[in-house]
Amino acid sequence: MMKKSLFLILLLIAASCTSPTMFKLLDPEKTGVHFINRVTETDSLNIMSYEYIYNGAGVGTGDLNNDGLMDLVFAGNQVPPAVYLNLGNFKFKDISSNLSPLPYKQWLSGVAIADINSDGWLDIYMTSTANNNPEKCKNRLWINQGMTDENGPYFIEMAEQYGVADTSQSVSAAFFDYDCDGDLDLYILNNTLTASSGNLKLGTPPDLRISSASSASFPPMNTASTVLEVFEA
Ligand SMILES: [Ca+2]
Ligand SMILES: [Ca+2]
Ligand SMILES: [Ca+2]
Repeated sequence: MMKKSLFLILLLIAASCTSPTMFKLLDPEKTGVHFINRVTETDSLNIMSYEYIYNGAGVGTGDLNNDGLMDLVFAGNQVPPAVYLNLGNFKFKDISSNLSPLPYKQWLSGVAIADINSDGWLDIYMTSTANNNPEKCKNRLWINQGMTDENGPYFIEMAEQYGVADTSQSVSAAFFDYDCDGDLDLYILNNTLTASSGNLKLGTPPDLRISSASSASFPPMNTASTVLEVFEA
């Protein structure tokens, strides 16, 4: 009896292993998406010196060239960010060189995609962390310049001009209309560089910025504590 039950269990396991799945893993050789967020440890940078080293980076999707197909954007911790245009039939084209370069390497942690200036072209915002130097922790905003040629849209980094070059240790960000005035606002989730409690109350308070579609400037909104309460409840 025992043997029979064991046989049935093994049969069920074998059957479940061969069941068709909802999602099929595609080969990067076929899709053209070769981005790898490769993290390289050293004697000075490792899981012991920086506990968030394997928190990963972000990915975003959006139709960057308005052709009806969703495109891909990847943040990289130690590798440069990447943008892939969707060519259809699960084929993608690497247009990462269309992002204007940064002055130095940055540990990018998250991606948020939104049409920040309401010009009909999606823009790319990336959060940054893992550096004691605030200059190298600036969050970055690439404004979509539209389709300039057959190589796809070009993006110019303008976080300073838009007032969203936040220098906190940022984990990720999201755009939404917080005050229901019709303009997109920006919520940035922050952490600390070295805290080990994992408790948001001990970390840098999450920051909130408010945007205006009619203005190139996003003055900080002084109600961050209100938003923080929601997270501490
Ligand atoms: Ca597209
Ligand atoms: Ca835009
Ligand atoms: Ca708003």
